[in-house]
Amino acid sequence: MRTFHNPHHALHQGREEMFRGRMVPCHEVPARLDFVLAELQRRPLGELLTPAIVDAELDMAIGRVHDARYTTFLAGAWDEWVAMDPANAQRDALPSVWPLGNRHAFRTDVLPRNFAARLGLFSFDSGSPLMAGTWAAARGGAACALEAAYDVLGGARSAFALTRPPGHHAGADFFGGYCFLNNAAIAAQALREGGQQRVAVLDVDYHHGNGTPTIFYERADVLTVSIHGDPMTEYPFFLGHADERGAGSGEGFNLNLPLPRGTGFATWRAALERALQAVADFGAGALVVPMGLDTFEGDPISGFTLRSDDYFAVGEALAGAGLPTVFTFEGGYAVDAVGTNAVNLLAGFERAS
Ligand code: SP5
Ligand code: ZN
Repeated sequence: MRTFHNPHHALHQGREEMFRGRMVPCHEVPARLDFVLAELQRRPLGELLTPAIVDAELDMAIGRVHDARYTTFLAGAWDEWVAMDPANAQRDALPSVWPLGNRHAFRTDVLPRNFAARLGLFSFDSGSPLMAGTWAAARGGAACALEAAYDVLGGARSAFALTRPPGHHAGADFFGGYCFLNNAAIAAQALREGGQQRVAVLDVDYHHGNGTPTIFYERADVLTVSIHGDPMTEYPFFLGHADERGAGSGEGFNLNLPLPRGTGFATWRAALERALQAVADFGAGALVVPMGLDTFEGDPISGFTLRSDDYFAVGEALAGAGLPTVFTFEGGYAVDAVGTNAVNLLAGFERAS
C-alpha cells in the first residue's frame, strides 16, 4: 500500500499540555511520525508520497466535514494570538474557558470578539496547544487523508495516511485531544463523494474518537464503530458509552464497544470481531480505520495491554473485511514503539489481503 505523509507535520510541535494542574511536556510529538517513517524505510509497504492536492480542492473537502466558522478561526488563530501581545509568539495558545454544552447555560451561536473566548468555544480540553504551524500541519494531514481516499477510489486495496496531528477527536467545529481536523472523517466523506454508497469507520485508537461519530451521528450512509477505554474512567469521558447508537436517520449507525482499563488482547480481539460483524452487516463498500497504537502495553497515557506482535493479528483481522481501506494515523505515545506497532498492523493487513 502507498503511504501519504505530511511534510509539514513538524510545524505543529506543542510544548506543554495541562495535566492535574501542572504543565507537562506534550505527548503528541513529531518524533512519533518520524519513527513510523523510519520503520517504513526498514520494512517498505509501498511508495512513500507527499500529497499533491491543490489548495482549493483540499479546502472543499475540509469544508464538507468542518464548519466554516471553525476553520476560519483556526486559519487565523495564530496571527490573532500574536497580535494580542508580541510576546505570545514564544508561547503556545491553550484554551482556558469553555461554554457548557446542551445546558442552556451559555450562548454558542454568538461569536465573541475576545480571542480566549473563541479558543474555548472551538475546543474541549487544555491538552491541545495551538502554535504558528498548527493550521499548516493540520491541512497537510488532511491532504494525506484525501489522497489516501482518492488512491482507494482509484482501485488500491488500501492506503495509509500518515497524518500528524491526529484527527479523530476533532468535530465539525471543535478541536481537542491533540486533534484539529478530522482526517478519518475527511477520508470517509471523500469516499462517499467518490461513489461509495456506504462507508464504515472502525476506530481502534485507545480513546473514543468523539469527533468522528459526532460528525456522522445523524447519517445512515456512514457507520461509525469504535473500540476504546470505557469513558467512565478514560479520556474523553463525556462520550463513547455503549448506549449511543446514532440519532434520527442515523439511528443504529453508531456502535461503541467500551472496554475496561486493563483489557488484554484476547478480549480486545473479541470486540474487534463484533466491530467487523457490524461493518459486514452494514454492507460497507469501503472502510476507514483511524489507527491509534495507544492500545499498546507500554503506552504512557493509556490502559490496554496489546503487545507489538498482536498488531499483526489486528491487521489480518481488518483485512478479513475484504474492503478497500484507508488508514489514518491517530494516537500512540510510546514513541520508540509506535513505528514498529504501526507497521506491524499494516504489514499484517497486507499479508492477509
Ligand atoms: C489522538 C489521541 O490519542 N488523543 C489522546 C488525547 C489524550 N489527552 C489526555 C491525556 C491525559 C494524560 N494523562 C496522563 C497520565 C499519565 N500517567
Ligand atoms: Zn488515543
